[in-house]
Amino acid sequence: MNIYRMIDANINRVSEGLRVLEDISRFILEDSDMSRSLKEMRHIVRKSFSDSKLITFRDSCNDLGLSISQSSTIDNKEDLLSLVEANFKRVQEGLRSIEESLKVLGHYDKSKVYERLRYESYDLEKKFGLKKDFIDTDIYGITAEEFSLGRTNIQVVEEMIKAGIKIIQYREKEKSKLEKYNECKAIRKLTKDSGVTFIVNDDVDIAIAVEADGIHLGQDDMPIEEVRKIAGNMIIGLSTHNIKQAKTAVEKGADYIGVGPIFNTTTKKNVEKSEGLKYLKWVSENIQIPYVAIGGIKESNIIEVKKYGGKCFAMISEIVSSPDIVKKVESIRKLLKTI
Ligand code: TZP
Ligand code: MG
Repeated sequence: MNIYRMIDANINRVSEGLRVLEDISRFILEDSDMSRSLKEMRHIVRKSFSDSKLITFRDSCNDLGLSISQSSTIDNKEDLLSLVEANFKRVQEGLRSIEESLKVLGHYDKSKVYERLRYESYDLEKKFGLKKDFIDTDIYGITAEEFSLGRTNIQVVEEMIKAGIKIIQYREKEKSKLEKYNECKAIRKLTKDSGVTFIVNDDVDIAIAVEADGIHLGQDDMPIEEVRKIAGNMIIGLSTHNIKQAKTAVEKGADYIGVGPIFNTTTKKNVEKSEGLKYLKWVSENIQIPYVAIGGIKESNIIEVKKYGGKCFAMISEIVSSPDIVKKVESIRKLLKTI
């Protein structure tokens, strides 16, 4: 019967986490909608067991709930943001644990309720504004060691950070999993220390292992819905090349889309076809989620891209092949300010 005790402990854990979040939104942020949604969620969690025979196991394990709450380290959280973050994590882990326990017990319908609650908690976390608003930046840096003039990806990332780039994607097609993992681990540290958003291309497992901020997928990678199941509330970006793909990306819950290739490029092998600037213009007028223009963008054509609705510009060769990345970024930014 230990599985019932596990469920009970997690009901407490989830309810406590939700209560903390509810109080923060009510008393500190004064966000009554958020507070109401969290309260409703807490009531569903409590109620879903009050009419069930599982309740009979509750009294016998109150002691467990108490010891969990006492061992919580939430009091040590330095600031509000990490308090909110830690409590959402606690809620989501608890919901997942209940969901899996219910499956083992054969309560599949109830397990689905908990799966839905977990997804709802991702949405609420997003609404809490915890995810970095990465599109609020102009340049999206991407690594590619083969074009980096002999510098390593780590060195290039250091330069990008020095240049003030606020979002960096690790993209490396020629290396082994272990090499990629080791580089991502180091880049995660650099980006975390400097408050830069870190996205990993292709390798969902590496992104999760190094605790990146996000994952970037292509049309031939794992479907977003599947990645969402394992990556939770991480940022998920998807490359798109036409209107249909952009609409589908939004439907499937992408957090941002790549739009391109805008111009011809030799950086990417087997590059897709796209209507480039025309497609970008359509996205800028019709898509509500953040988008990043990519493909052949240079200092020499970036103004044109901006005129077609570009706001955030991803560049590989123009940046990594520049001998002075700091100067290059400075110069591009100066140019962007002219229109
Ligand atoms: N996706 C579409 S085009 C492209 C990717 C990854 C390559 C962009 O590289 P560059 O050097 O900025 O043209
Ligand atoms: Mg890919």
